[in-house]
Amino acid sequence: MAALFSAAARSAPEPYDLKANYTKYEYRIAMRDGKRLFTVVYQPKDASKRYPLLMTRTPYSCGPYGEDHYGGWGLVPSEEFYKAGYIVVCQDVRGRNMSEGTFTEMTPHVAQKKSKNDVDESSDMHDSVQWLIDHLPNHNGRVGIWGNSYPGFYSAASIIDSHPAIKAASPQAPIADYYRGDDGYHGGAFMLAHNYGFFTSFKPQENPTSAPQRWGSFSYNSGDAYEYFLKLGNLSSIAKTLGTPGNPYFNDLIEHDSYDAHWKPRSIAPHLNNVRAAVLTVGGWFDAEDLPGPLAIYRSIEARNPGISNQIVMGPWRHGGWFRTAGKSIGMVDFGQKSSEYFMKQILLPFFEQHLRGGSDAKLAEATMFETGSNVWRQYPSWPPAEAKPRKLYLQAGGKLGWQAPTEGAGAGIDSYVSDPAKPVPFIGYAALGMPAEYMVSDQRFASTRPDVLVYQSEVLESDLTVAGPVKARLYVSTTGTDSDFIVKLIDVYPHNRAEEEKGAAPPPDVPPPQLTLNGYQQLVRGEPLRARFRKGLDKPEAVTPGEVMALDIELPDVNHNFRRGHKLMVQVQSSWFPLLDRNPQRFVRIRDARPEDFQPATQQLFHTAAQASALELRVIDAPQ
Ligand code: PG9
Repeated sequence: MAALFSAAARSAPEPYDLKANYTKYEYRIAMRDGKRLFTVVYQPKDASKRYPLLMTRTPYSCGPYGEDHYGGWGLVPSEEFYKAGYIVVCQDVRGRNMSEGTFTEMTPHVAQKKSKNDVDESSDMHDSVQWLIDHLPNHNGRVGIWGNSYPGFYSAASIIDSHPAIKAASPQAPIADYYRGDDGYHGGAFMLAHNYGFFTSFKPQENPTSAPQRWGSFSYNSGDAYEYFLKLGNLSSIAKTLGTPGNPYFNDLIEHDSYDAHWKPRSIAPHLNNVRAAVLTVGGWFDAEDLPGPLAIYRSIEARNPGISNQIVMGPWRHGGWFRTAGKSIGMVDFGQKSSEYFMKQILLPFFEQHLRGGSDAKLAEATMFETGSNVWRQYPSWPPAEAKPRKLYLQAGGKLGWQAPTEGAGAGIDSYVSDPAKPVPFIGYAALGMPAEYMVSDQRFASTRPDVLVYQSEVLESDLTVAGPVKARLYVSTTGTDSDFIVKLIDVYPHNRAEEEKGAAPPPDVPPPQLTLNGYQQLVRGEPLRARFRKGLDKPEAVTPGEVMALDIELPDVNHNFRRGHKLMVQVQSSWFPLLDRNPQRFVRIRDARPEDFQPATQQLFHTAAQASALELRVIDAPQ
């Protein structure tokens, strides 16, 4: 065994020797309002050259602190950047860790700055860049910014009214709108498991502080979030388990349960003006935290800043997967290549080298998109691609799914189920805490056999079907409640490999093996809810009239997926997705404070008739004839 380890140790690449090649400095840079932001700089030791600055701004700490403590997570996208030679800069954002000031979730952009106290991420970045180029040696006057997750939001917010030295930016898995589809809410339903897990660690701080954020030290005293949250009841009770007086960030989240004046100013997309840097926005098709964000930021910059270099990369990644994983698989789903290495070496480094060091043209397409299913990278001149045409996939009688519109008349073409908030539909098929990233591609057979999940399946595909772009669902539904959630899921059903299954014909072992094959796998491709009270707008909650037939429009985030020949398409419709989402009591009450007696079963109806033809609109690229 020792030999095995030493061989493994020998094959593992030596970690980059940062201390041998860089000198660490720590600065406190005064912003225009006087608050000093803590900024770490790693300066290449070789003073014979001039280097670009590559900066990240984070609420998660630039530690370890102290000029003799080197390293730290998330300072550069990959070690290739250290090797290429950059002045590496990391800044604690206002009000976090070693920086002064007050932290504000999703800093609202101040469009008209009237005084030195009108500050935001754009002004903090402007003041920081000016100080850095005035004070650091051996730089080439060019600054890049990048960041993953919340730092992705800061990358986007920092390039508004770009300082002229900022030449390149890569917002990665950026939050664009916390309420509308990123971390906080989806279709007006609260992302319970994810936010609870996050805010057990992310708490207000007395700033400045070098107290390290202790991620993951919270104990649920349970191994099953489904059971844990079901027992706790409503969100107010759940919030109380985060200590006394609780976590104000979490409390704010559940207080503002509609798209109100708290959330609207915190959306960054409407403010992405005067961007003068080249932008490469990056996201993951299976990012459970911030999937709409990169698409929204790319689209907003594209619309508001004609003429700049603005490109997007969407890969087969979970949240930050290009940065944290090899990008070769998620759960049972394999993507056939180490997509992260390809991205870092063939896309991201060439992008920054081109714009920050005058390197050769990286020759990146407008949209570099990984096509899951066929597992190939596609380069498109636009996104969605012009050749992707809208086509309606209709929910039909008998649990069928097809391109033909239903012909049933009124009174026919109705499927129904009872949604019971005491027994919500799980979002994952096993006991887990938090939001397992692989839920976005997980096998849906645990759900398709439930009586409270409607299932519609296509015929076996006779040729590949490639879908590229946003997915829109129009569901005609009713409920006997005065509110309800409707979740629609698009699923790729894998064929049974009879030969493989015959091989495994031995009697089942006492303990079933973990899922070893993809035979009959029902891979989630995309899922999204809509809380019916928001059917007229996320800022217009309105009770549902029991029995009223509603036409619900549900926008599902973009996909680029090839349903292979021999597979089937499946759509599932359900009214809970727990504890991914908080439970809807199915009564028009303040859900955060819903009483136990408010949680009532409701009978849901879904219509697929000529006049009420529930369907999904897919952007289909026709296979070459
Ligand atoms: N997705 C991370 C996040 C989670 C929960 C709340 C706020 C942010 C992130 O963007 O860092």
